Amino acid sequence: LQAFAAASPLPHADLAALAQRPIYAVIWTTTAWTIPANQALNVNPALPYALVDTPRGLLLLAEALVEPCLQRYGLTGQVLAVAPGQVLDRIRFRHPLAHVHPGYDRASPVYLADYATADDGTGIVHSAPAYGVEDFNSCTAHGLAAADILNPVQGNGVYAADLPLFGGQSIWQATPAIIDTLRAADRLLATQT
Ligand code: VAL
Repeated sequence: LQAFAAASPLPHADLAALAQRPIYAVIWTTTAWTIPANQALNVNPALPYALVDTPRGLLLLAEALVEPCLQRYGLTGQVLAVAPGQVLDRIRFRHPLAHVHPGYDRASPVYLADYATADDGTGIVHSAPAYGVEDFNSCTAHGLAAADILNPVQGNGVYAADLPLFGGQSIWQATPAIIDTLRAADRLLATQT
């Protein structure tokens, strides 16, 4: 919130109240089975991002995608502030399953990356460095050591037994379970097939 307020001033009274509320970075993925391996978020430094007050909380996403996304999520919302992705550099969000299982209670930092666009999704890329080339490149360029990259999927497409919540399940079995878990945790805005 401070990063946003510095770039896009908000009335002081609002700031104090807003500071009490969590901000949710909205991500979109075609591969829900990569969510347990999320280790970062990518935003484009030059693209404007909006902080939007909605009935589902304070959401962060690319300004250009606010209207289509709110429509898709069946939400109304008010844009409170807009700032370039640059101001989000290294800000740490919690993993979407952080409060479901302590095994996911870790930070996903924002890494700036030009490949994040406002063409589709939300303009914020869910980065799972074990499963995407851009994800790998941007995480390692920002200092994530290769040894720290999480790769819970074994060669046979089954999660390692020690993966919290989904260990031992194949990624295809686990996909609906991950979606259900996110929904139950109030961390899912929409699905599409
Ligand atoms: N970043 C990609 C996605 O969001 C994968 C490779 C994790 O779908």
